[in-house]
Amino acid sequence: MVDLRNKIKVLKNSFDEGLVHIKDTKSLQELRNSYLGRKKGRITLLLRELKDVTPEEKPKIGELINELKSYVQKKLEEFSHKLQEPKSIDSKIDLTLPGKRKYRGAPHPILLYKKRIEQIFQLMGFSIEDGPEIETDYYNFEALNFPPHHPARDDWDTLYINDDLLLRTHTSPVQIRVMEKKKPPIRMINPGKVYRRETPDPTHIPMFYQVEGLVVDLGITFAHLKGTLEFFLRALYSDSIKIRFRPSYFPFTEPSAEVDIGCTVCGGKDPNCRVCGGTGWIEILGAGMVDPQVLKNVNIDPEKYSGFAFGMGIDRTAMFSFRISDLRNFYENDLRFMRQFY
Ligand code: 2NL
Repeated sequence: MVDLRNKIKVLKNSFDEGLVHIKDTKSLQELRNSYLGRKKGRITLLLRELKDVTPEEKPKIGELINELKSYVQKKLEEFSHKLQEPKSIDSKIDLTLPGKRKYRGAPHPILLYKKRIEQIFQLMGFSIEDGPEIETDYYNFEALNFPPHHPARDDWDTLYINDDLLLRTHTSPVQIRVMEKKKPPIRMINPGKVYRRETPDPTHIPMFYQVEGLVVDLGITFAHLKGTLEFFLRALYSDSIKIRFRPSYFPFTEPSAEVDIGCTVCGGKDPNCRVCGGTGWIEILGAGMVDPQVLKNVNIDPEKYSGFAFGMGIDRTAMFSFRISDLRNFYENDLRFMRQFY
């Protein structure tokens, strides 16, 4: 019976050898037939030889053959699964495909716009200043000549932290702080975040960007204001842009003006234009000669010095420039939106 035990071993080895050569379902089926086939399968034939084994040996040899049979079935099953699985990663790499481009991030459009504004004023010798976003009532209102019951002080506009501290509603406090420290000549702009109690809609959000500018020196006149702002707007938009000054009012300037540019979208030709409302003009800046009282508040003699100041919303202006109809797009961080400006 040693002979039969030996046959079992030999059969197992040759089956293992056969497994190595399986490459498709056809070769797998052939291997299955040659071992488990009902008539000529090598294991089937082996089981037939069991009748010649002595009764004492029969159970043991039978067990060995059955073990081999289960082994063969298990292996064939495994290989059949393997053939159905997708091919391994290695064989799936297609070297002819273009590579995946890495997205490197991009500057935020508001930041991009702020930089452009800064560069234009730097050309004219302005410094760029910064200051706190949490301010006192004095720097945000009083020093700027706001009457005690001015509507901008109202709870509806200002986000108060306590009776005296608030989130600045404009960037003007920075100019007050600079004028307190530095004496004229002063030529500065101060871009930054400002806060108002607003319910978000397409043109209002509670946090937005402003840039203000200030020039204080001997003999500064409205002509300097006009020339500076015209240079700025032509540099920011185009040399051919239309510009107009309209009389206006601010508590901290006298006289005051509002500055409009000709509509960049319809050029004044569309009576239903969504950007200019059919007027042909877009309001872009507020400006004026610094009120003598404001200069007094920071110990600058208004008899000797004069100055002009201006302010504009960066988000608002960027909206016109990029022709965006909803301010909130700037703050939603939707990459499909952001990537357009890069
Ligand atoms: C606007 C108008 C303006 C100023 C801001 C200013 C600052 C000081 C003194 C005088 Cl310290 N004026 N700033 C002046 C006129 C207009 O802003 O529409 N801003 C968005």
